[in-house]
Amino acid sequence: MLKGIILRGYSSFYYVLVEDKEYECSLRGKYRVKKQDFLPGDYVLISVVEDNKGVIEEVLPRENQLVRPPIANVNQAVLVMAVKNPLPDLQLLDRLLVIANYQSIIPVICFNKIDLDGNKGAELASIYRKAGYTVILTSTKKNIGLVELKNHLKNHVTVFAGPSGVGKSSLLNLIMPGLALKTGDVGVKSQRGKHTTRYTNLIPLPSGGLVADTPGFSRLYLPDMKREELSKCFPEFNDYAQLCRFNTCLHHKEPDCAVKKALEEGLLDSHRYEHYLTFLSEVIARERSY
Ligand SMILES: Nc1nc2c(ncn2[C@@H]2O[C@H](COP(=O)(O)OP(=O)(O)OP(=O)(O)O)[C@@H](O)[C@H]2O)c(=O)[nH]1
Ligand SMILES: [Mg+2]
Ligand SMILES: [Zn+2]
Repeated sequence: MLKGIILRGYSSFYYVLVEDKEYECSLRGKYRVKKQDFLPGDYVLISVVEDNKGVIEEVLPRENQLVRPPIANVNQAVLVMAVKNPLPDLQLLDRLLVIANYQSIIPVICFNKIDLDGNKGAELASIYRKAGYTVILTSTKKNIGLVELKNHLKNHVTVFAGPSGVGKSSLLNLIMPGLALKTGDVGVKSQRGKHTTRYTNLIPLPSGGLVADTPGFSRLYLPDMKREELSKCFPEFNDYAQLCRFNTCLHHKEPDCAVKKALEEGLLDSHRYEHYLTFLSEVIARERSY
């Protein structure tokens, strides 16, 4: 049997990449009966039936699974925001960063369209680099940052995420010129069709690695987590959090909170902290509804 990764699925067929070759695979009866979901990104064992046809014999356990887009075993997310047109939604960015951290996915922040406002790009990069993140500044119009972005994609399974219109598909088209139409098509369909998210597509890169383009979105739920876990998803809080009076400190109304002290001294970004408080109330509200 051969080990491969599911790139995409259509009704009862799955397209599985084994090294450089794609196989059109059907499912063994036991899986059809169980109605088990298979996602792009699932690692599977297949037996070959004909030259390019196979049968999925077994699905290997998932490392993680995203809801939006539905995809398994992603280990990196490029979170794209434009500096302008549309203006960056930093609460959404911080939300995506929490989700990535919670799912053990490496985040790479990409501020695109810096041709429209270079100063804004530099300002945002400074905030998020200080918080400990990798930030890439890009422009598809002026060909800035694309090599750097491409280097990050090697040997990873990466999902591109962010609001509509920020340039996710444009970036991918420039990174893999040969596949331009394919990615463009996916984007167009995703915006219109109701069922497109079921058909999320992983695209193999010539340099090794796989990427998924996704339709834009603006609302996302946080994962179910305990309230104490949230601040761990804000890496820049961690050094201070150890100095809080209470080790259960939520950095909200507790006395002698080192995170709030750092905030008052201007050592932490006030918008990130505000978003933390917003998320904290969401997490607490959901804890009650368990
Ligand atoms: N000025 C400028 N415009 C850009 C840049 N990158 C993309 N655009 C434009 O932004 C618009 C949206 O780009 P898309 O690549 O379709 O955006 P997307 O994030 O894929 O959007 P959805 O598929 O709706 O989620 C297009 O008109 C692009 O030409 C850039 O670096 N600078
Ligand atoms: Mg797109
Ligand atoms: Zn505290």
